[in-house]
Amino acid sequence: MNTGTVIKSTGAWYQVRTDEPNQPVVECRIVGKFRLDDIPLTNPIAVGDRVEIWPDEKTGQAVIKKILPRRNYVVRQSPRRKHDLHLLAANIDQAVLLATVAFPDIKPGFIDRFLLMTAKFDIPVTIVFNKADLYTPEHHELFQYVADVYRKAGYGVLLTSTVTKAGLNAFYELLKDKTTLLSGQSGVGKSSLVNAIQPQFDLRTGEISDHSGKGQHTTTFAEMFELDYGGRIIDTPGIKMLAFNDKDKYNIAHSYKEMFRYSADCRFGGNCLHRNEPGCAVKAALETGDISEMRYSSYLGILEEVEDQNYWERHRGTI
Ligand SMILES: Nc1nc2c(ncn2[C@@H]2O[C@H](COP(=O)(O)OP(=O)(O)OP(=O)(O)O)[C@@H](O)[C@H]2O)c(=O)[nH]1
Ligand SMILES: [Mg+2]
Ligand SMILES: [Zn+2]
Repeated sequence: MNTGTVIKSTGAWYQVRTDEPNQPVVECRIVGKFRLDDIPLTNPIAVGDRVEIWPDEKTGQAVIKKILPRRNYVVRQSPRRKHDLHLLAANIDQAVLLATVAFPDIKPGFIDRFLLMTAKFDIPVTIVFNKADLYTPEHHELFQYVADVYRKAGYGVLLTSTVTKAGLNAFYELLKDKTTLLSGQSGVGKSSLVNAIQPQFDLRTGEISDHSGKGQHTTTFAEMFELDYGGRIIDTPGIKMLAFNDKDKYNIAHSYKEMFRYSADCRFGGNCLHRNEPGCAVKAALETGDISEMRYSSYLGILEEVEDQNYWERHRGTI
């Protein structure tokens, strides 16, 4: 038996780096069923998982038989099967959400939905705005506004360009000695950014060729890489859409860091949805500009979506 860390998964195969130094990566299969909080998973094991591997008695093939307890994970609703969950990564120190205000377009609410996914374990997130070389003065203004909103809310914000190399030192330092999940829409430059600080990886990067600017998913499987100056980065395929599937609607407001801070002063405390309740401190902070209109309206949108989803689930088969 050996213990190790999953560094890549393609669905059928898992690559495991064992804890013994200088050993080749082991290709493994899995046996058994794995679930998360009793919800089916489209991928039972994620990059970053710590596992036990055993040789199969008959074939000699390495098999993952056990996942060691996760200290955290990032999970999203499966894009294909709504009631399934998809694990993005496990056992990470921080996440970088890569975005750009230039091209491709940011989907409204995308950043906030990502932040909800990392809120469960309070995983620190830095939002990195890439492709600064393409920004017009209007883009820069938008960046300044958005950066201010997220910094105030309690997240790190960086501005980078793999073309001019602006901001790359700060990005390099951010990753040092940490295990970082790198996520974001397709085509924002995740793999390019990793190449920019570690050219030896030579990851595939892609042109965005279609008109919608959605990108083509150049990276197809999540993979963890060891940084030569200490730390690990997990490059992932781009995310097209993010749904939020937490059925407890109060969790949404609790996961918006700045709202959570103010909600202590709401008359209804943790039971305030900050909509029309009397004595709502979040609404008061919105009036004074201490909570941004942008974040508040994305909050209302997600809240409504969760309520709609709950409604349909309650009345399934009766309407
Ligand atoms: N102008 C400009 N283009 C960039 C920058 N960074 C990356 N790109 C380009 O953006 C395109 C997409 O880059 P990728 O690194 O493949 O993007 P990705 O986020 O890894 O995409 P997926 O793997 O599909 O999720 C490529 O054509 C890159 O050359 C940048 O800072 N400025
Ligand atoms: Mg990529
Ligand atoms: Zn309130």
